Amino acid sequence: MGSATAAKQLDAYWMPFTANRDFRKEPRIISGAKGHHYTTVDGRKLYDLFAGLWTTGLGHCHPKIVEAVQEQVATLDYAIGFQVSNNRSFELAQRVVDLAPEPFTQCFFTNSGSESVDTALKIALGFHRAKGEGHRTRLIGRERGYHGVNFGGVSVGGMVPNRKVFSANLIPGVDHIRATFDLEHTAFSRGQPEWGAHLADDLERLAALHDGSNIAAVIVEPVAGSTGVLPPPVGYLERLREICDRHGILLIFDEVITAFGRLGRPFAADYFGVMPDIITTAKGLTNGVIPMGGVLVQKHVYDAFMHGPESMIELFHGYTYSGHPVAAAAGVAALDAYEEEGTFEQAAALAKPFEDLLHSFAEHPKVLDVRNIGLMGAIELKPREGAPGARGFEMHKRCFWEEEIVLRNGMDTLQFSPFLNANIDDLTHALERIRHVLDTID
Ligand code: PXG
Ligand code: PLP
Repeated sequence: MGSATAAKQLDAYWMPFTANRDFRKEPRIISGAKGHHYTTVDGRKLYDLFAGLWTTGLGHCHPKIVEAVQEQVATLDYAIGFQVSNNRSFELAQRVVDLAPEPFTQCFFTNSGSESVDTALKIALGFHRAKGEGHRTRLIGRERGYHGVNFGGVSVGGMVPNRKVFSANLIPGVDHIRATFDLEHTAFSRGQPEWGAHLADDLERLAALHDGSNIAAVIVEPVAGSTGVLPPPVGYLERLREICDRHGILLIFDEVITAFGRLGRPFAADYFGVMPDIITTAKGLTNGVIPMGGVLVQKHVYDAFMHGPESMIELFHGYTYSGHPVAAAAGVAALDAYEEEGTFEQAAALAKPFEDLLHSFAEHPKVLDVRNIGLMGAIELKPREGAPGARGFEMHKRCFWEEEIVLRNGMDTLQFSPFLNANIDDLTHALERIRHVLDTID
């Protein structure tokens, strides 16, 4: 393929969260994957240090999931999901509920994390209305939170570039508590920082300002992921839970990244021992193989909707592809694999060696901070003078072209999402190569 033809063939695709023009100069295109590696269109083999996009903890093209999808697509490709459904969606919902902490009894299916978040916010509003508290309409998010890209999720989210263009169009009635991050107090913490539980009191402040009776829900990632891995301070989530209880506010954990083993337990709620009322998931639900998300609710949330005439729809919400049979089959196979292979236990055992590897960068002159919990990690680099993000992006590109590693950067923060079943020697080798690039980069 000549380069002019090649360039033309790239024109049509407007890529998500990508520097499109820069990309076309030096396209990084993957055409195959197996286990812990990608292959590129030009036949290079790359180690995947991000497990897809936090999605693919079991590794790529897992034979069990591949087989389940192939079989399902040839048996039932799609079935209407409103007022009629398919057998696989029920099977998966039961499996997810069985895996979830005990209070969670129902699962609503979506196609992504963004849709899970907007679904959860709507459920929270509908819940209060059903309970005769329709005045509870305020939603609380957190600065530096990421809750996907739909209007609800961006509104409760706290990522400035994602909000900037839509500033006047975000949904009304939203406030934010402060981020759980302050380099001065938290830098180089291993796991949960000791400092910062008091930041949860920001919710109490907002409850005092608006009167707690007007607040419907607060949504937080138990560990903020996209904004550079910010583990919650010791005692912080517990305190949020207490304040929610005091004011009748629903607590939503956005577990799109943390669910399905990222912290070595099925859910972050298990890991921290703090139970929200609603949990949003996606990514690891199908190991990233088919897009799918799920919103888990406690029984009291579901029950609140189950009133009125039985012939009436209780929640006017749903997607054409909610509970898609092929996605559901992928989900069942992924949950089987997690269980049969002891994947969450593998992840738990890898957490400490992974922590040690990352923190070996703590003394590096170009490093501002190292953060980790479970199998989530971040190395925050010092930005280049006058060019924030440039050093991180160049690290990403050099790793791709020179070191055969897919390394994700968010501005100058390098982000790590090892496979749940990663091999420590592979991780050690990859981090040695990253150190080499960091040593030699401007
Ligand atoms: N909530 C959380 C906590 C997420 O991490 C979403 C919602 C949205 O999910 P979808 O499936 O709609 O993308 C996410 C997604 C990164 C990165 O670099 C992370 C996500 C998306 C894009 C980049 O860490 N997480
Ligand atoms: N737009 C139109 C015109 C539609 O008919 C539908 C669904 O029927 C949607 C958007 C929503 O699509 P989905 O259910 O896949 O989210």
